[in-house]
Amino acid sequence: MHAWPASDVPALPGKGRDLRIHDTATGGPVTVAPGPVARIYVCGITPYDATHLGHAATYNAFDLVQRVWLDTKRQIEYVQNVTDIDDPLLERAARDGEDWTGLAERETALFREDMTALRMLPPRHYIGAVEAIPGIVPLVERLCDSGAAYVLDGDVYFSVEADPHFGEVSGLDTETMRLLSAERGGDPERPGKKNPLDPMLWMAAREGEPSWDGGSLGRGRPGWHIECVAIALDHLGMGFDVQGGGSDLAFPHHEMGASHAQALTGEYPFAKAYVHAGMVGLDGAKMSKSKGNLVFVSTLRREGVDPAAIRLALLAHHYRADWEWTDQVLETAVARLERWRAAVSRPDGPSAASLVEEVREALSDDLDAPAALAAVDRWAALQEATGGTDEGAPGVVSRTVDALLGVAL
Ligand code: 5CA
Ligand code: ZN
Repeated sequence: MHAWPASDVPALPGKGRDLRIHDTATGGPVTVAPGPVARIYVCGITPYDATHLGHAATYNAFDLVQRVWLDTKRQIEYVQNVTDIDDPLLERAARDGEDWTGLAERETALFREDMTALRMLPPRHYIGAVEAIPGIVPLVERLCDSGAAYVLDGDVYFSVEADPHFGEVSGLDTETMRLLSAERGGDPERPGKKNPLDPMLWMAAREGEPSWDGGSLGRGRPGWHIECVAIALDHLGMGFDVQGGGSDLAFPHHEMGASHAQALTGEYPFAKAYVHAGMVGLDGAKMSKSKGNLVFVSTLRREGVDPAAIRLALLAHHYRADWEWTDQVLETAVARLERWRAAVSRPDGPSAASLVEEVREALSDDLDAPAALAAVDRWAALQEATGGTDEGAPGVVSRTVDALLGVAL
């Protein structure tokens, strides 16, 4: 699958700081990507509806990760998937009397447009679940051969007991795992499973549903977690730096993915850090396609909202916080964008030498974007109040904001 075009990232003077980021598995900050190449996998969309601000906030967090790494002159291997076959996609297509492939293609195209407008850096490898199937099948076959998987009425399940590290990503107790599994695509109540938490690796073909050749597994389609594992192992291998997604992916998705990969390879860990963004809500509930309480990026764009203002609205919240989208959030961002644009459009201004370092320091410390915005706010306020004589300053500010925050002034 093709991704979307990259916006330019201006080089800044000096060199950025190494990223310290909160890892869900250890519950503390870790310094990631010690080497010259940083490897990151970010879970992509299930394309049955348009990109909402919750998605955008999560992708914004992982875009910042990359901007910090680029500033430290690292190369980045960035992989993202598209879950272009899964139950919710088929359900939505059936509801609307639409072909599921058409729905997936249309929504993926809209996602690309939204990501481009928001200046999110594209993945180097953008891979759909369907195109990954030939790589998924042999992995499931290997898990069956080694006894880490078993067949139940034609469906293949992963045995969570096959990984001694199972449970370490999310750190949840069994009861909570069971509840979340039922909520998030699992089937803990299905009789005959070895462990109620065992997730499906391969679903045998169902009447009226699309299916693919599964070799010795028979016709069917892949489970959700093995999709991301196959794509990550193919393009990044074990022990990559960051596995990213929203906090609703910590369990079961990232927990199961880690266990699949660890059981497959006998190596540990799957990812060195599991990084999760908070949930964006609307009207008191998590924004979600299934609930329908959504604000779409594309709707705001159509209404004439500057994508740079949308991006500033996201950046005003720490990525780990849960927060609510309101009209006020957007109004504040629009006003900030205007202030910043006015401040950098003057021929000179107060020195911006310390600003680059302040923004670097804020972002390298667990992506503290609100602190980075505050630093730019202070420079803009000084520009407004007293001005300055540094002719290079407005340019430095706008390059810093562009390179590190992805906002074009
Ligand atoms: N295709 C899978 C991942 S392999 C999936 O979860 N797709 S998704 O379309 O449901 O979500 C895409 C990303 O947006 C995930 O990282 C998810 O955690 C995140 N996300 C979904 N809803 C919200 C929300 N309300 N706030 C923040 N992030 C969200
Ligand atoms: Zn995923």
